[in-house]
Amino acid sequence: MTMLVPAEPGPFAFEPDTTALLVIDMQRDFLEPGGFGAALGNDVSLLWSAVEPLQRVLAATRDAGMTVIHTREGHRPDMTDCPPAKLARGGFIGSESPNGRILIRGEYGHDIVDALAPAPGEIVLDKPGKGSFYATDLELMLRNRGVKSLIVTGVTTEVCVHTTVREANDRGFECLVLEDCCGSYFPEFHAVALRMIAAQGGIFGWVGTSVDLLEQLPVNVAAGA
Ligand code: TIU
Repeated sequence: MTMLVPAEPGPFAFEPDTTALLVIDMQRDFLEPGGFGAALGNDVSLLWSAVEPLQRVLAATRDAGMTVIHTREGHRPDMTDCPPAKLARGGFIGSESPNGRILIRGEYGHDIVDALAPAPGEIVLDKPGKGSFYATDLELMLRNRGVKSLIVTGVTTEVCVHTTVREANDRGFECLVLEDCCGSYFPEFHAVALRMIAAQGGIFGWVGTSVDLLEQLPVNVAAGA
């Protein structure tokens, strides 16, 4: 069944069977004190506005039986997958923090915040870059499942969300970005990044809200309600 969500630059049409929810990098290292975001001098509390709307979207997409994919930015403990150029400008990667080594896989801070913990069976995708397609098997998994559209959420709007939407758009996936389910340390970057996606007739995709999505998504389909 085709769903139509009010969005910019026009309604976003999708079928739940061929759509995946992408939850990008809702990790302690970005959202909690002592991690990567905080080490870069950012106010991490700014990202928490996305959590409650995302909980509602997660519940609805789970009920609808949609594919849910959580991503995590980070590196191997030996950091062989961390480009020196990235390390030089984010020199805290691999450093010790109260939540373990910053942005290192397997550490407490690298994992997703408790409020958005992946459910059993959901895909958790580790990525070394800002984009979710770079050096990962995301495209392969999406194609194998027949996914054509992505509902994109997470942090930060202008960095990992934007990079991922650009990568997805070039690969032919149609992206709806939920503005209230994304967050940035820089409110002005958040606003402009969203405008850039929907401008020029939707040059990278569509921008909508969780409220408008949730009005369209069937609730409790799996439960028969
Ligand atoms: N996940 C993601 O956006 N990584 C970043 O480094 N974001 C910043 O805004 N720094």
